[in-house]
Amino acid sequence: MPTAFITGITGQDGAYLARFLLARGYVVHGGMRRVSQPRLARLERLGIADRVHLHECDLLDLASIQRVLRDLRPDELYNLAAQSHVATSWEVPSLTARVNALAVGDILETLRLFSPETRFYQASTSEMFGNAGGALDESAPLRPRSPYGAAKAHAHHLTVNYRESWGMHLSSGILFNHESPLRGEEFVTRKITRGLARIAHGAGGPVLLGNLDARRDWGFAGDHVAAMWQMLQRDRGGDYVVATGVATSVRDFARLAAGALGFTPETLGEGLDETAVDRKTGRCLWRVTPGLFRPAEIDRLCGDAARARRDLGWTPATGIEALADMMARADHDALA
Ligand code: NAP
Ligand code: G4F
Repeated sequence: MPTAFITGITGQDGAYLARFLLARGYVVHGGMRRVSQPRLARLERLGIADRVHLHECDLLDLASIQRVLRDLRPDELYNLAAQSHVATSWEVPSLTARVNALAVGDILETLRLFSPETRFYQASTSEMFGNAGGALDESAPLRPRSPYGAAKAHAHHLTVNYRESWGMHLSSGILFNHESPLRGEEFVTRKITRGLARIAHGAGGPVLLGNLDARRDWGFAGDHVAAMWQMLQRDRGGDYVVATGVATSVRDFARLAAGALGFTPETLGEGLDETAVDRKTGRCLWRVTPGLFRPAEIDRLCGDAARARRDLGWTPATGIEALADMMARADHDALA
């Protein structure tokens, strides 16, 4: 049976990828950093917590990376662990660089020395493109606009460099935003669906939001993890944009989620005074807060996944309406 090692297995993508690989007969191992309360909620929610093998592996600790990889020598390694919150990366730029960039060098060098046949996936991101605009493919220039994006660009270049230098099977998946009911609550989609579900249950005030005009190419995490695996089944590694090709504003995502819960949002005011009120009940659903704007914003991210379609046969199955509906209903049901 093939073996896979997933760093960041406790995260959103780690949980979906672990389920995907288990369904294909893999023995799945995962790395976890030590925390006072193990964060197994996502694996438990997918019913797979007792089917994966968990190892102590903190990306800030080279020895733990080396120990796990020398012992396991997995067929496939998916590096999903990261400080993944863009806004937080301005607060902890050094930590973000160490986990998202420098640790990737440690993993690649460990593989080169001790397990060069392992096929490797690096979780790269559309954040690396910055404000380029248009439909972005693998040839778009990297102009990151956050410490997070800069660190991920470093890791992406390292992955490409190790592939070209040493002929190893290394792939970089340039994934655009992908969401799910397992999404961290601090990301905007989940913040919206959770906040609106609370209002629908009669609890909680309006959702406080920053830039409502930002547009993102939001897909479903369950669709995107398939592309990670497909990259590692090719004869050689490569770089692939994974995206739906549809960009939606934060405001429109909030409207879709509100509609899924039976609200009819009406916009009042504009700019920093913008709020949305439910036409039927008059309840305030969301409002803008200046403190949630970022030091530098990416106005629009939209991907062109033609290469992934052509070479991997990957296409997303879930559109933005279905995604908003799935997340809003899941949060609503969880509070029932
Ligand atoms: P996530 O839910 O935030 O999960 C991040 C994972 O990394 C968690 O398991 C976390 O462990 C782990 N981690 C953080 N610091 C670590 C460290 N020092 N040592 C070991 N593990 C550590 O992120 P995600 O949404 O699943 O994203 C997966 C990857 O794809 C990330 O690299 C992210 O940057 C990248 N990405 C995500 C998207 C997206 O839209 N979701 C798009 C493009 C790229 P804890 O449970 O202990 O916190
Ligand atoms: O949900 P977000 O925090 O995601 P962001 O910054 O696009 O990053 C996510 O996607 C990247 C891929 O492009 C990943 F690499 C990264 O790891 C992460 O998964 O914010 C989305 C947009 C931004 O423009 C932000 O300014 O929503 C805007 N926004 C408006 N109000 C908000 C809020 N974002 C958050 N988190 N919270 C708000 O209240």
